[in-house]
Amino acid sequence: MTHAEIDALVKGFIVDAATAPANPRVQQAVLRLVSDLFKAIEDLDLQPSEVWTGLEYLARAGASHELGLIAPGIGLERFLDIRTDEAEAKLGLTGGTPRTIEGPLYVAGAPESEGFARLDDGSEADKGEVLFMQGTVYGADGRPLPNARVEVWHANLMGSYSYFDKSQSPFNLRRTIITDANGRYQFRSIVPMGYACPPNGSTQRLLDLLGRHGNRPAHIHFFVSAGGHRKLTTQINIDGDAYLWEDFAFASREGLVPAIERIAEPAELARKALTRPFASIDFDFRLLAEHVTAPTAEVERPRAAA
Ligand code: MBD
Ligand code: FE
Repeated sequence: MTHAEIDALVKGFIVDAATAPANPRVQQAVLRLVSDLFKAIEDLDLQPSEVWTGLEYLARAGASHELGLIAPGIGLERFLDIRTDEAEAKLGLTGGTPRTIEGPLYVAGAPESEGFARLDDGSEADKGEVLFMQGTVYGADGRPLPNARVEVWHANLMGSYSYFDKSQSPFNLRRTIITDANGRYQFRSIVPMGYACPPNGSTQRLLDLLGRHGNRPAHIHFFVSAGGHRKLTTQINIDGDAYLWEDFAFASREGLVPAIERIAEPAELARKALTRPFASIDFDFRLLAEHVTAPTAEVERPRAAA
């Protein structure tokens, strides 16, 4: 069939078949997506067995809650960021800390504290490297922002996230820190390890067929929010990771790889009550002003809450 014939056929199925008022946005999107699917089937001469294989793949991926992992894996989540970046640039909203994808592993409801938090429960303290990370949250006027919310979450030494990994204590490696009077935050944790897709899951099955790996470099996630400012969703990467610029989720960005310092001076160790050298990262967040016509930076999506 020609594409014009497909367009006419699909309009009959999706639009003309309606006998009650349609939701116009849903109708518009479904019309387009079904037409594009049919055109792909036609152009690639996809066979019926192949189409059913694809549907079964999606059914299984959904049943095992892996659609949120396929989205970053095929670059869909990165693509949505690129579009938001473009929309902001068009409105002259520039100069903020680069955004990067949220990923599927945030959990709402983490413990809150002011200025400082320790993220790790101590269970991996012997095996891991202690990390201190600190900085200032700046507002659109370039001044430090007291009372900003810094939500932080990261993986443990196995690359696993609490809540999804039931062997970890609740909210291990997850906290909300409210910046102090000088706009400062600091946390103590352990240097995380990189994440790998479940080896027997739907996402890895697809990646295998594409000749791709399913690894992420070690990283730390943030939501940073403050009144009058656009919510920032971002991550920093741990410099030196083998996958730093080969992230299966395409989240690595210039400006999000801060220097990681190793500190061993006895006086510094004593001040932190540590007996071994530790890692330290300084990183400031710069927020953009909220803007009435910009697409919202507060993305609605299903999220776990504990
Ligand atoms: C992660 O930890 C993550 O951040 C993303 C984007 C996908 C899978 C695991
Ligand atoms: Fe992650």
